[in-house]
Amino acid sequence: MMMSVTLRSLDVRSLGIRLAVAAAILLQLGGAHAHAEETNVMIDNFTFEPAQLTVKVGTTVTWKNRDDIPHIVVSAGKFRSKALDTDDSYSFTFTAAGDYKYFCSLHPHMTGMIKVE
Ligand SMILES: [Cu+2]
Repeated sequence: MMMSVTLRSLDVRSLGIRLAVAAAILLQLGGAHAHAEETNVMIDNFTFEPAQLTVKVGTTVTWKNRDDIPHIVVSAGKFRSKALDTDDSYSFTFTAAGDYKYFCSLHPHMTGMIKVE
């Protein structure tokens, strides 16, 4: 009697472990599938590099300021960084397709575009 109870509780525990392993594998697969892409735009010598970039929906773009003076990355109605000092960065995740033109609000001749498809 005691033996059969013990065996049954072992079975339950082993099933629980198997379910946990299966769930972990599913989570990993899901995570890999949904793995977000990331890419950088350098700000150097008053220029966005690359000035034009094509990314997939869901991509996070990070702007990094390599200049000795501040820049502010702005896409009207879409996103706006704080003033980026030297080596500061700003990230934005694009969740919808479209052409996102942007510029530096401190130096409006600095322009760029992220094409999201
Ligand atoms: Cu600027």
